[in-house]
Amino acid sequence: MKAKVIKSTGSWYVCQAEDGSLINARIKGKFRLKGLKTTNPIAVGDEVVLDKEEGLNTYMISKIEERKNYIIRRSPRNFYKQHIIASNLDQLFLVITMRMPRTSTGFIDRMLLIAEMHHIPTVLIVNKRDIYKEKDLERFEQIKATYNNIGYGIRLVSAQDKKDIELLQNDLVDKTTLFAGHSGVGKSTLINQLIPGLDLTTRELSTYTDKGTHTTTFAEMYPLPNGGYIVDTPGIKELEAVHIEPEEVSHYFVEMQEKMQDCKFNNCLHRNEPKCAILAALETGEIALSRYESYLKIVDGISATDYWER
Ligand SMILES: Nc1nc2c(ncn2[C@@H]2O[C@H](COP(=O)(O)OP(=O)(O)OP(=O)(O)O)[C@@H](O)[C@H]2O)c(=O)[nH]1
Ligand SMILES: [Mg+2]
Ligand SMILES: [Zn+2]
Repeated sequence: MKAKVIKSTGSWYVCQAEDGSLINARIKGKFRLKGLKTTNPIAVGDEVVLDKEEGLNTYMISKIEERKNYIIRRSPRNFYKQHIIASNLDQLFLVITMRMPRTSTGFIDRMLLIAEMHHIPTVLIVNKRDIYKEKDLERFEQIKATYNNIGYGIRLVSAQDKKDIELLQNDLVDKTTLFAGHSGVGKSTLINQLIPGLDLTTRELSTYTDKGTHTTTFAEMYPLPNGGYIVDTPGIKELEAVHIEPEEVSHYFVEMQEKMQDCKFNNCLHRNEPKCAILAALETGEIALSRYESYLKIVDGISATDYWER
């Protein structure tokens, strides 16, 4: 029987069968996935095949279908291992706020880089519209121009506004959407509005006091009333990309991808190299300064520290 893993507790997996029913299943023996050093063999979002255990009322996961994509972070327990947060995602809703808390463009750009690395289309959801003052709205307009310009959708919403929620609901139908963003931006509040009756805990104390090293990384998927799923995970705010070299970073900055073909040196890092097409585009304003600053920070971060696994 085919099913989709929607919750993992470590040893048991809650799977949703094609008819919508929920089934608890375990893993048969040890799953070894080619080339992946992960702490969890099966992740939320996986399409699996379930076999009934002989003579028992329980099910075993006997096969995982190939993942369309997946998003990983470094394991909180083992520095050298990776933890799959979720798989088979259709889109990322990156929830950000202009205030309470203020999301920086540096954070946005790091998350976009990660989404691009995993081939996940991203929409920026700017939440808490109801509390914005003129200054916040001005900053929103700037951010909107920057990201629209390079092809990302951006929406200004309030979790308290019915109309905003209805519009978001339309964008979620039949898709698997990962919600990510800083603690406190309103991810759980939005999800509670989007899925009536869900009642996720909002503003969990632990997420404010804990620096993230021990946050639960078990993600959970919530079926949407009109089809599709939402994945909410507190752990994702500490996302770390893996396996990226300084030369690769510009490949994942969408506005740089094409332009960098014109750089004189094909290993150009776009810092101070002569005849750099990126620096030229920065001069003309074709590339936004904030994006370029994020780019530099990421490249320098890879060189300067061991933060990014190499
Ligand atoms: N004014 C206003 N407050 C909001 C809105 N959305 C969420 N909040 C409040 O912001 C606070 C944080 O919301 P949460 O939904 O817990 O935030 P979260 O992103 O899930 O945070 P973590 O689970 O820690 O990652 C709560 O007090 C919410 O009531 C909004 O649109 N407007
Ligand atoms: Mg939350
Ligand atoms: Zn260059």
